[in-house]
Order: sequence, then C-alpha cells, then structure tokens
Amino acid sequence: MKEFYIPSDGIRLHAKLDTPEGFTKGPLVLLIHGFTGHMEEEHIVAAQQVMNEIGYAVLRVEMYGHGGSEGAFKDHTLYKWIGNALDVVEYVKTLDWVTDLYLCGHSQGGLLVMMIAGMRPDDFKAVIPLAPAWMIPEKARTGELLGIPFDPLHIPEELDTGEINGNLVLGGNYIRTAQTLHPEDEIARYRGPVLIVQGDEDEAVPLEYAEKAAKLYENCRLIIIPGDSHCYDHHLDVMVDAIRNFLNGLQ
Ligand code: FER
Repeated sequence: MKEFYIPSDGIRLHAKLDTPEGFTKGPLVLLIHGFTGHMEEEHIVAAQQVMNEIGYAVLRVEMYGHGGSEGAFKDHTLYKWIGNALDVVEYVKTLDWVTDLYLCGHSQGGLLVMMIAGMRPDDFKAVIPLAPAWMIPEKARTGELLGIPFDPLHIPEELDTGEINGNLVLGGNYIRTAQTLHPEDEIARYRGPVLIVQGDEDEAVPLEYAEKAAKLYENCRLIIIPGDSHCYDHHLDVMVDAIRNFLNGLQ
C-alpha cells in the first residue's frame, strides 16, 4: 500500500493505492466513500480487497471535507467533490502502468461516480455505483435532506442535521449546488457496463432509485440484496461477490 496526497483546487486529497501481489501493470479502480464516510469503512475496504484479489489496482481517495483530506465538512459540496474527482482522474491518466480505468463509489460517492462517468464516458471501462444516492439533487429541490425539511426556495445558511446524524452542520451551498445537478443526464451519457448493488432495506437510499437508475442506464446489472442496509452490514459478502462476478465477467 502506498499512501500519499493528490492536489486538487488548492487542497490535498488523502489517497491510498493498493495493488495485487506482483502487480506491475494493469487496470485501476478509483474507489470513493460516501457522505460523512472515509476510505477505511468496512464496505469500502471489502470492495478494495476483492478488486485487488482479482487483479485490479485500487486507488481510494477521500473527497473534500472527509477523512484525511483537507477542507471542512460544513463547506463540502457536490461541486467540490466533482472538481476533486475530475482532478484525481487527470492524475490517474498520467500513470503509465494503468491499462484500463474503472470507477466505484458508495452512496454520495455513487452519485459522484455517476456524474463523472457521464462527463468522461470514454475514459471508464465500467462503473460500479454502490447504493448510489442520486436522489440527493431531487431532494434538495423538493426540500428535504437527511430527513430534515427546509424551504427549497429560501435555503437556510446552515442545515443542522441533528443528533441522529452526529450533529453535523451542512452549509447552505451544499443544498444550493445540489439543486442544480441532474444525474439523469449523466446516466444517459454513459453507455458502458454498470453494476449497481443495493440493499432492499437501505435506510438512506430508497430501493426505487436503484431500480430507476438500472432502467435508465443502457447497460446495467442491478443486484438487490434482500434484508441488507445502506452499508451492507448484514450481507457484505454478497456485495463483494457481486463486484467479483461483474468484473470477472467483463474479461
Ligand atoms: C440524504 C440521503 C443520503 C443526504 C445524503 C445521503 C445530504 C448520503 C448518504 C451517504 O453518502 O452515505 O438526504 O443528504
């Protein structure tokens, strides 16, 4: 494992690169955590490990205001995450040992990889949004995030997400910028293979969004895990198998 920082828009993004044993050249997956998440979460590490096991290098990177990256949580927005991810993609494209590029992200990171795949459709061999939170822009427009209602036409300066969400404070710009995103457009632009893995008891992202995305993508496999939660707390092995089977099936 190699730990380092990738510069992005004046800040440093914390990154870890894990490669399969004896690896010198091959495919790379860029793997991104979700909202309030980080690269050491069990489901993120499980995804990284199975990818390594089947021959893929994995670059985990923490986005603005998360994990060991710079920036305050309160100031993070999806625009900043998109800028960060685009910078990371430019960085990985300079690595001469990378043969093919793949994207994987969980939840808000799943929304992020949907956006990036649509913005650079020629650059990714396949995309794996895990429980993608692509309802965030729609919810920002209708006025409810993390179960907290607000007036979408008069956005508060701060959204206090309360005790259940760890007393996190989300800045008004998170909402303002999220309102402008239309992930369906980026979904339509990416024609390559997509794998969505979703627990049907996900408490953060309703199942219907995974089903809707799977229909909208031209080439999508949807694996629904009965009885599982947002972070695959009950059937992590099923999520891992879904990734293994999908990637192995592409060869
Ligand atoms: C929300 C639902 C889910 C939300 C964010 C998420 C900010 C993201 C969850 C995750 O990334 O794990 O209403 O609002």
